[in-house]
Amino acid sequence: MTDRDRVVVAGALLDRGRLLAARRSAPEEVAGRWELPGGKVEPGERPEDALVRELREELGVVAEPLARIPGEWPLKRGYVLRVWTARLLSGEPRPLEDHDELRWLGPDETDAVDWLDQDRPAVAEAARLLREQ
Ligand code: 9L3
Ligand code: MG
Repeated sequence: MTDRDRVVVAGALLDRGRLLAARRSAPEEVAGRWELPGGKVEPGERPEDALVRELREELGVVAEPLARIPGEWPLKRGYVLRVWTARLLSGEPRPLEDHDELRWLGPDETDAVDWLDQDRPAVAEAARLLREQ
């Protein structure tokens, strides 16, 4: 990552042995593809705080970041993706913003949706963690 890169944070939300996948409804170039929910870190915001905020805004839940999944993945226009595992503290996820469908995937179902390419390495690691649990 260079100084000019901005960070997009995403959560591998784990609950009862499953991983949450969210289908994007916008923008057009990624609509229909599945992602780990999250979004851009605001200037001066801690990445973990940004993740908590994004999961509240997008899903209506309170979540707790657990651990960073090692690695970072380039996105368009100088953004990089960083991913944390997270657990649900309260609420049931609903697609409030930017998503039109949510799915909880068990350890053998994580390949069942068409993930955004940039999310695939972190999803593979989250699937490995699920199988270990
Ligand atoms: N993005 C990729 N994978 C993800 C997330 C949360 C975001 N898991 C990409 C899609 C958008 C950009 O990052 O082009 C900014 O994300 P958002 O603020 O639109 O969620
Ligand atoms: Mg988002």
